[in-house]
Amino acid sequence: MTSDSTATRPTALREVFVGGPFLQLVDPKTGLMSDSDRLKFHRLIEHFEQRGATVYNAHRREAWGAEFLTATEATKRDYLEISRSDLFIAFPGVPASAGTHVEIGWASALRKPMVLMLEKEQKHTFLVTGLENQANVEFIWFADPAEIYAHLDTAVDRVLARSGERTTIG
Ligand code: 5HM
Repeated sequence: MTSDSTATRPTALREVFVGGPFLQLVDPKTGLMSDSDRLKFHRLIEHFEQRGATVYNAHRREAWGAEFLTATEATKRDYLEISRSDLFIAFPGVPASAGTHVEIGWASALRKPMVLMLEKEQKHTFLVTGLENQANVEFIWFADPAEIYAHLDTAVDRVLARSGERTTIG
C-alpha cells in the first residue's frame, strides 16, 4: 500500500450522532412520533450500526417521545455524545428544528465531520447552507428520504477523509 492511499483512507467510524427534528414530530395526542418519522431515523441508525458504529440518537434514547429526559439532562448528554462522535449527521428540518440547529453549531465549533440532509426546494437558514466553506460538511439534498442512501456513504467518506484538516470555524 502506498503512503498516498494511506493518506486518503477515511478514519474509522466508531461513534456517530444522528440528529433532527424531535419536539415538532411528537403528536400531542399520543405523545409519540409517527411510524413514518420513526422509520426515517431508524433506517439511518441501522445504516451506521451495520457499519459497526455506536449510534447516539435522542429520538430512540427517549423512546420516540414516550420517555423525554429533562432539558438539562438531554442537553448534557447530547453535547457529550456529539463531542465523542467521529461523525455528526442530521436533518436540520423543515420547519427548522431549533435543537438541531444548536447541535450543528456545537458540531461546527468542535470541528466534527458533518453530513447535513436538506430538503430540496425548501427554505433553509443561511448559516447552514453557508457552512460549506467554513466547516467540514457535506450536504445531501433530497426530495424523498429514500434518495439519501444513494449519496450517504460517499458523503460520509468525504468528510471523514477531511477529518483533522483546518476549518474556519473551530
Ligand atoms: O428542537 P427539537 O426538538 O427539534 O430538537 C431536536 C434535537 O435536539 C435532536 O437532534 C435531539 O438530539 C435534541 N433533543 C433531545 O436530545 C431534543 C429534545 C426535545 O426538544 C429532547 N432531547 N427531548
